Amino acid sequence: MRSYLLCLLAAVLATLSVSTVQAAEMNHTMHHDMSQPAAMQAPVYHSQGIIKKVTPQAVSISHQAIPDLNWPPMTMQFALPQGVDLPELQVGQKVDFTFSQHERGYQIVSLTPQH
Ligand SMILES: [Cu+2]
Repeated sequence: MRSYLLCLLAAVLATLSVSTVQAAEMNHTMHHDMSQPAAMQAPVYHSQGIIKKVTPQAVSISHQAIPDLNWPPMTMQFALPQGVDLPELQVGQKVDFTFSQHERGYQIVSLTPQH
């Protein structure tokens, strides 16, 4: 009878220590998530293309294939980040650019004119 109780106690202690480890790991993960803004976790893709249209909010680019996204070459619109200084954009300009997925479509991260 006594050994049965000891056994039970050991099992309870083992369960307790496992859940303590899990809690510690969870805190560790949360700490990592909080130290990094969500925007920085979105993958950034790189491509090159030719500017087809420019508005204050967006730019249309006829871009090359993007293997990372399984995209063929196409012309599409990218949102321009607000409050970020980008070089003056002109239709017909060749650009090297990076972008990431945003709440509503894709947004330019950086854009460099090519010569
Ligand atoms: Cu595209």
